Amino acid sequence: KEQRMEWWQDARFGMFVHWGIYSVPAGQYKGKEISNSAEWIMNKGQIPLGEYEKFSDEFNPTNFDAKSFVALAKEAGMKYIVITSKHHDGFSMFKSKSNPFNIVNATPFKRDVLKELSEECQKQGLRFGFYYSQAQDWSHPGGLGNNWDKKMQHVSNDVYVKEKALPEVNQLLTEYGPISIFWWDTPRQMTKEVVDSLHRITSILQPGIITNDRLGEGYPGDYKTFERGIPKVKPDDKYWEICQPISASWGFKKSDTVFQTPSALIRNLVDIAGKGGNYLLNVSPRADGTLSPVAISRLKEVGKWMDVNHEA
Ligand code: FUL
Repeated sequence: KEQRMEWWQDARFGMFVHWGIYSVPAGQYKGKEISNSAEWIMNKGQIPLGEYEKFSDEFNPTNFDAKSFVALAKEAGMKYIVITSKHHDGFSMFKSKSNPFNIVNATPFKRDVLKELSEECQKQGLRFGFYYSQAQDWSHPGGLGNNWDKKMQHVSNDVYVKEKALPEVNQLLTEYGPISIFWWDTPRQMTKEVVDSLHRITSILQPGIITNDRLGEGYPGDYKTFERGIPKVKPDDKYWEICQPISASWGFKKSDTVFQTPSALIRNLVDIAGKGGNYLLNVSPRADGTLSPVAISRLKEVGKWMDVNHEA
């Protein structure tokens, strides 16, 4: 394990990316502001799947450019990128073979942004990994969490895992080059068998992979995840990471306009690194595929500071 963790511990700073069709409504549904982080809009707005799916028809991020995206992360001093391959809404940001509700088959855009990013990360020497919501899936009848869609005929969670989660994870681990990180989320109500099966293929297909601690019971993963608040005292865990959005929401939200200042970001980074942790800073691409100018300028500011203060 120590060897596997070496690059990760040296890295200290990574980019988290929450991107999906929720960037189309961007926090508003039927003219109303929906509470919570933007990627939760389907749930908080109680949007039935049939309605939610329509956002994919409008998702056409033609200004997305993997090359400049990865270059920006690099310029900020980040050493790895972790992006949402499928969030709780169930939409896949890659050409999924087991879920037609995906970026290639269900949008006018038709490009596989995860493929583009994985290739670009390799070219530019950044590590690459996936966030995957293995338990909650609000668009599959066996996925957990959707209790508002009256039309949905629920099936067992095992069916969802067999039909969607396992094949998707398999595909992500075999068709996208070296995958350095798998970032599981919101473990709940999954059987031991299911959790075991996800763990098994992950470690077999990418033996060097590093995983967080949110797969499910019995799997502490390789490091401890903290969300939003930086631990006040140095955690006991040898390996830990804190993820934090650069503004308030993880996914892009129109009304979310207050960003952490450059000095706050630098202070966070120093504080976290000083306590032996990694900083996974989240940015939120918009529906056109670009980051907001403020986010870009924040990352560049951090990059300037890194140039002066970081040894190679
Ligand atoms: C949470 C999720 O529910 C949020 O939407 C976000 O992805 C965050 C990083 O993890 O628990």
